[in-house]
Amino acid sequence: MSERINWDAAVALFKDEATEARMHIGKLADQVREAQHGRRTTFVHNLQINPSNICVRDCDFCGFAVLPGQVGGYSLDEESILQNIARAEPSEVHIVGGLNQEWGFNRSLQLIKHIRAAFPKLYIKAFTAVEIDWFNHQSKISLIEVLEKLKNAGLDCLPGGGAEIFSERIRDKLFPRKINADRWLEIHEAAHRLNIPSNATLLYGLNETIEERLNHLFRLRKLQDKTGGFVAFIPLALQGGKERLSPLDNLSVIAMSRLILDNIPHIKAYWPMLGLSTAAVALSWGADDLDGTLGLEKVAHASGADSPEAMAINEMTRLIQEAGYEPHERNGRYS
Ligand code: V47
Repeated sequence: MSERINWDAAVALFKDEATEARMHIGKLADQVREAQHGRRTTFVHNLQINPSNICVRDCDFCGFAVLPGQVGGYSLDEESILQNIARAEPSEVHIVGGLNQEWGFNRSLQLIKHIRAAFPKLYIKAFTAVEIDWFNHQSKISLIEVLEKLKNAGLDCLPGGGAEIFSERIRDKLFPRKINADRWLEIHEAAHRLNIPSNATLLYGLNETIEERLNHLFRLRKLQDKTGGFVAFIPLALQGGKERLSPLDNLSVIAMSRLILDNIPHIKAYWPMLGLSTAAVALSWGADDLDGTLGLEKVAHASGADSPEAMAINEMTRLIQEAGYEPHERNGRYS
């Protein structure tokens, strides 16, 4: 597959949900993966840190967040976050939390500064575009200043969360108070302009149409043509939803991502949401990275994911080898 897939060809290719058509798409995606990465499959020894699950938004699909004042809300203190990092000795941290008044911009900025001071070599991937937007409004300083201050404090990269699906139809129904697609893209573009790389996600399984999924991918591809700042794409399979996603449904989204996003280097099979077996098979449907060991993942598990909450490095290596690939432990910069 040497030519870039245009909109009409993509609709024709992905509309056909017959098993044979899906297997064909999987083979095409595997060829692209093989040409780009060979048998190499990467993972990172990382730690997810969720400073607080208290969130002023009330998104229908999210089992992680708790409204302020409701039971079950928590907020970690900085000391325990630093201790957790020291204990786990990760090479990357992934920090994401709810929109909590107690965790405003200044406190979040201090957290990054203190993590950087204590762990000079750690790769710090922190705060989704949704949180950056919240900091922007809450601190009353400009978007660019928010990003610059975070970068100067030691932030390396923005994670891809909070994109959900770029569809106003679905946003109106399920997450009307969250930032829209234009704003999510604006924030990532601003980060890229400041040389802050980022990731992108797609949340699927929300009864979206194939066109809505494709629109999401085409908009990401367009921004990437402009900035080149996206490093990895992570499709997120809805956890705890009414719609049942089969392994083939999940694999098809991995393949679609690999084929449409020809300008984003890495496609992650995010095992907490796919399950370990599907994540292993996804390596031959276009994915080349398994994200990480994760420590205690909370977002997927709060919504009922039945995968383990963490993986040891040797378990990760074995999973990749058993799938027929070469495991390589990477750092946040993919080296
Ligand atoms: O932002 C929330 C999504 C995201 C559910 O950038 C749900 O490297 C499925 O963004 N079912 C957090 N998804 C996870 C995320 C991520 C994961 C791994 C790597 C990276 C990266 C980013 O999970 C949230 C939201 O979009 N989410 N609830 C749910 N029930």
